This record gives sequence, structure tokens and C-alpha cells, in this order.
Amino acid sequence: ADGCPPATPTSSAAPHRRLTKVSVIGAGNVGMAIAQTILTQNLADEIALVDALPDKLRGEALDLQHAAAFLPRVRIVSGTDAAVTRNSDLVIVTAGARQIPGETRLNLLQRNVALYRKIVPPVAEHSPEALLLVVSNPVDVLTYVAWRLSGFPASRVIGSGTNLDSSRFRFLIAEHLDVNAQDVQAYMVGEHGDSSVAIWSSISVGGMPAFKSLRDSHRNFDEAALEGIRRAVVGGAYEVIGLKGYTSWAIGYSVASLAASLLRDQRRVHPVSVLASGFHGISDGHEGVPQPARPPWPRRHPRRRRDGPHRGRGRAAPPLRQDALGELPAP
Ligand code: 6V0
Repeated sequence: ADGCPPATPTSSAAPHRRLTKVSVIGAGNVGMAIAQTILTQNLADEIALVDALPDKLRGEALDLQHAAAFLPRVRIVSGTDAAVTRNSDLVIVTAGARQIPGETRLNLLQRNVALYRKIVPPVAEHSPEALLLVVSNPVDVLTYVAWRLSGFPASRVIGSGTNLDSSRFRFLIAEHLDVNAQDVQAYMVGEHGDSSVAIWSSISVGGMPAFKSLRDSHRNFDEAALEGIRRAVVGGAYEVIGLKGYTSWAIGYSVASLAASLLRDQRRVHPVSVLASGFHGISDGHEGVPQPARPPWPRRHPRRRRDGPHRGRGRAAPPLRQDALGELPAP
């Protein structure tokens, strides 16, 4: 794996505590922001980075390793081959084309579906019990594609969904009301990006339902301002991409918070992209809906390994025919 030592099976390294391995596929702006946030938050014992560009990958891995004196001890491995991800608990996929200024997320679909056909099957093979967390755009469609390509149960393939949109929403409401964003609960749901929906009734501040009390009191209640907040949430990525070329820090923290909830079983509720068949008239596909984020594997017990691709809880993915992939413009 490009000069880096091969990944150590996590189970043999520590007999008393099972080590946690997180892999990040795609060492671009988003992948590296996620990796460095996971590193600084001490969420993993081993981080594996995979990218198609060996020099850039090696440079990113070395750059992180050179910070070892200031960080928790984490083994960092890297490679262009998915073998380096072997035995991961969590695999985060960020590889793929990103938007250029003004481009929509859905424009990326064909290019990124083609990439996922190469990336997902070997990753699933090397870590058959992992949780797959999809970040590349369009994230909801690619989560569905990753589920179909992996053969994993639906409970083990989720997308970052509207977790980032919701954090933009919380930030802007917090600014509007001049309170701390961590004290604001508020959800954007639906498809990540342009068509995401603001759930105004979900807003609460310090446990108080905010929307109704603001409207009743006429205090800070200004429909134009609220519509401005919704527009700013939906246009947030376009604004950042127009200014700096890409987004990275907020998605890094957003995905690290999902990783923390999943790896540490924090029982938090996040708006993530899950198989939404049967919800609100959706027949087949992934959507961002608030979900208790729980690891589907038994964290406190030794892993039970079974043969075959369909393990664990949840609906198993029907096999995806190669020719059917080209017919996936939308779920
Ligand atoms: P980037 O900086 O161009 O990084 C993409 C990386 O993928 C590059 O380093 C490529 O070399 C690598 N790559 C390409 N092909 C492969 C392959 N076959 N195997 C491994 N690596 C490969 O893009 P950036 O990091 O800015 O964005 C990555 C993706 O995240 C894009 O699709 C964005 O649209 C998406 N985002 C999703 C967000 C969300 O909320 N879900 C938020 C921000 C960006």
C-alpha cells in the first residue's frame, strides 16, 4: 500500500479493548477535513486513507503523521488499494467529483455513480461488517447506489443527508436570535441541498418550542427574515464554493459528529440519509430523515462473523445488475 505498512487486523493489536478503525475514501478537501476532525476528537485508533492519486495521498498521510506529537496516538495508514481499509468499523466515502461554482449536486451523478462502481464492492469485501457512510454528492442517490453495490443490509449504509444543512440552519437561527447554536434544535429534512425542507415547527431553543412563541409574541418574528434563513441554508454551499472553491470544515465536523454517535453509541438523533421506502409515499430510495444514530453491530460483544454478504439487521440490498446502474438517474 504505497510504502505504508499494511493495516493491522484490529482484533490482534489489543487483547482487552477492541480497537476502532475508520477508513476515509477520497483524500480531497472533504475527506481530509473529516480525517483530521476524527483524529483530533480521538474517535479512532487507526485511520486508513485511500485516494487514486498516490503522491497527494502520501503527502496528506505524512502531513497528518507529522502532527503526532500534538495528538492522541492514532495509527495512520494509506494506499491506493482498498486493501488498506481491511477490517474497518466505519468506512466514509468522499471520493468523487465535486461541484464547480454554480454547478448543482445532481450534475455530479453520472461521474460519481461510475466511481462508486469501482470503489464500493472492494471496500465492502475488505470490511464485510463495516458501516458505510456516504458523503459524495448527490449524497442521497449515491447512498442508494452504495447500498445496492455493497450488498449490505440497509441499516449499515447511511448518507450524511441533511446533517450539514441542519447545522447551517441551527447556526443561522442562533445568529438571528443571538443564542448559542448548540442550544438550538432545528432540522432540515429531505434531499440534501437544493430541495431540502426547513421544518420550522422543529425549532426549539433551550427546550422551548421557538417558532410558535416567536409568532405569538411577534418578537423577532419576521417572515422575510425566516425566508432569508431558508435561502441562506439552501444556498450555503454555493456561497462557500463561489468564495473558496469547495466546502470542507463544516462537513468535516458534521461527519465527525456522525462518526462519534455511531462509534460511541451515543443514541443521538441525526437527520441522515436512510432507506426511506414506505415513508411519506416513497417507493424506493434514500432521503434525509431524523434517525437515532446507533451502530448496527454489537459493540460490547465479540463480533459474530457469518458467511455471505447479507449480515446483521435490516433489509438486505437486492443485487444490482451492472446495466441497471446506468439507469439510476434518481431513486
Ligand atoms: P476533491 O477535493 O476533488 O476530492 C475528491 C477526491 O477523490 C480526490 O482527491 C480524488 O483523487 C479522489 N478520487 C477520485 N477517484 C477516486 C477513486 N477511484 N478512489 C479513491 N479516491 C478517488 O473533492 P471534495 O473533497 O471537495 O468533495 C468530495 C465529494 O464530497 C464531492 O462529491 C462533494 O460534492 C461532496 N460533498 C458532500 C457534502 C455533503 O454534505 N454530503 C458536503 C461537501 C462536499
